[in-house]
Amino acid sequence: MAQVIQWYPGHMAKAFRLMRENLKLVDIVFELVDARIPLASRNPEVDKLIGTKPRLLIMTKADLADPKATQSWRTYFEKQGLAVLVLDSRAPKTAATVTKAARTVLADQIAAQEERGIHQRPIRAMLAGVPNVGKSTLLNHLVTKNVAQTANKPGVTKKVAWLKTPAGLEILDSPGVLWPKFEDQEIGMHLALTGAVKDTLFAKDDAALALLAYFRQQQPTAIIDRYHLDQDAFDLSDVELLLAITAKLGFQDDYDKAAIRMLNDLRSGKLGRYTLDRP
Ligand SMILES: Nc1nc2c(ncn2[C@@H]2O[C@H](COP(=O)(O)OP(=O)(O)OP(=O)(O)O)[C@@H](O)[C@H]2O)c(=O)[nH]1
Ligand SMILES: [Mg+2]
Repeated sequence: MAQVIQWYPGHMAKAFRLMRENLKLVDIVFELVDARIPLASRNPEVDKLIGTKPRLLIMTKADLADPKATQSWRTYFEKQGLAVLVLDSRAPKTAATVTKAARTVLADQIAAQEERGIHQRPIRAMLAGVPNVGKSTLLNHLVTKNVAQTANKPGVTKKVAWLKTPAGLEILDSPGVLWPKFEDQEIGMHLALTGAVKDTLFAKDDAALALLAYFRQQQPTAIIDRYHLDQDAFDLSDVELLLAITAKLGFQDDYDKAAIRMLNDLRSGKLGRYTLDRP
């Protein structure tokens, strides 16, 4: 039986409480979701917390996602009345794009303030999203220097902090938060595959099999090309295929090693652009 994936350490529960306390101080929440898993990376607790507060939904890591699927997701969210931005958080000029979008979402509020004679009050924003989605990376762009620690592993930011940006935002960086129980294990697996769950918390072979099942459905040639397999390789079962890839990679029968390699290939885009969640 596959291991159940769950990750809700104390620092996340604490971060969530701090977000709740700080919510009343902010004008807008930037809700970050991973464009490869726009469904699995939307934290239902964060969604509830934001409630009717103005929000900007930012789809990050769009450079790794399937552009067509990203477009479908954007439409899907916009139909729900959400303001949506699609980004590579590492790209230059994200600061201007995000600031402009925030001002658009808050246009009525800003106009009302102007009428009362309040000009150019900084916009206070809170960043929210699952671990590793790119919150600190985006924040560093917004403040135009590297103040927030980033790394390609989940759980890097452990404290909340306010920072000012040159374009007149005041932003609260917050640690990535998951929730106590995933509704189904597909959510957990999608978070694991994309790197939002600590790697020690799930079995690599389970993840590799889920990866193969996805590529069997969506883009088998990406796997065939990357691992130099025969054209009919997908006649094999997922388990047999994992063993075939293990052999091809020269790991003999150490399929965990092959699984780790495949996960890294997936995350770094070496298997092409992919979107695990479909609208
Ligand atoms: N390809 C790609 N990589 C990104 C993008 N945004 C962030 N990254 C990378 O993803 C990794 C995680 O970024 P962070 O900014 O630390 O993520 P975080 O959301 O602050 O993570 P926690 O603090 O752990 O919650 C880093 O290696 C970033 O360089 C993006 O849009 N595209
Ligand atoms: Mg961070």
